[in-house]
Amino acid sequence: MPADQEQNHRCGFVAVIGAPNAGKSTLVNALVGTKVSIVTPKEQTTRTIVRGIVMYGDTQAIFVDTPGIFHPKQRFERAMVAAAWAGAADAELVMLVIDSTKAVDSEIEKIIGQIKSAKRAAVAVLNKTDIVNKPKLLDLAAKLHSRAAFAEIFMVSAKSGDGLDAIKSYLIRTLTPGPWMFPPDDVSDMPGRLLAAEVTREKLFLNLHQEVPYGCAVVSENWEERKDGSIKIDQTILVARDGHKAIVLGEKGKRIKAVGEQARRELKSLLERDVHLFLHVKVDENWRNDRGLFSTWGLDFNA
Ligand SMILES: Nc1nc2c(ncn2[C@@H]2O[C@H](COP(=O)(O)OP(=O)(O)OP(=O)(O)O)[C@@H](O)[C@H]2O)c(=O)[nH]1
Ligand SMILES: [Mg+2]
Repeated sequence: MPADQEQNHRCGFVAVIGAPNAGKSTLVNALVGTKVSIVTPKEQTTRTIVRGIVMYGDTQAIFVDTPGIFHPKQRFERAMVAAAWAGAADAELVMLVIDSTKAVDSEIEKIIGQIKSAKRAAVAVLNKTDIVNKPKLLDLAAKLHSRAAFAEIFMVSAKSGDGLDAIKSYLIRTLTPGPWMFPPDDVSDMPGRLLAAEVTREKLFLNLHQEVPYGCAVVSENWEERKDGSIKIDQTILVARDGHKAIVLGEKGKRIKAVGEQARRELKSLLERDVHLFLHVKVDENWRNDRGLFSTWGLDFNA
């Protein structure tokens, strides 16, 4: 590319952080324009860093979706929260997503405190404006404004897309001039087998209740590109307890069949190819302490 064309290029990492369930992944998907990160109504859906890449004209924005920040108790939860902060550490801009139907609680105050003490460039995004009343929204915006931590406060609905243009034009104006870091057609740097495992985990989260989904993990064991252009994927669903296996399988295998069918359909559309998906359920009480799995997911075992 001629140097004069590259002169207008901008590129930057934007870390999307916030409390669990604030809508971070929904926002990243909406800003990227395609689904790169899984979304469910349950807290702690995102378990590691997911990068979504998009071009806004000559500007390449790389959004770093992160797990929600909460009080971690176990090793796995500690690693999730550490991954969120690690994602923020490498980015030139921190985007704090706040569920505007909720109050700014002490957890969010703590995150704001960290942003301020680290003197990070940050913006706030008040999300879910489609389901909040205006006075509450304005009150929240005023409160955040008074904290003097944010260069801008955006009000958006990641779900409907309302307000996203203001974020895009802000990034076009402010991200650092410089060369793009990814090919302009890329939307994610996540390997196919990890993406496939995430899609199945999303369907598990949507089909399971109470503590069962939190005891589940998905690993793509085998990925075979066939001569006819289709892909055969074998996945293991790890469950934390014996009793959970029967729940994941469901009566006469009905639940796992539904999960597999939903995942297969979505993978087919994401990969634009026919997908043969085979799910196996395995009880592994200790997957939350398995070093190898932490590294597969890019999590720090010693966080
Ligand atoms: N009404 C409404 N719901 C939203 C909006 N954005 C996200 N949601 C919903 O909020 C829930 C959580 O969304 P996620 O995007 O998974 O939230 P997250 O912050 O990534 O959650 P974790 O990964 O668990 O930390 C889902 O049910 C979304 O559909 C919005 O703008 N409006
Ligand atoms: Mg998420």
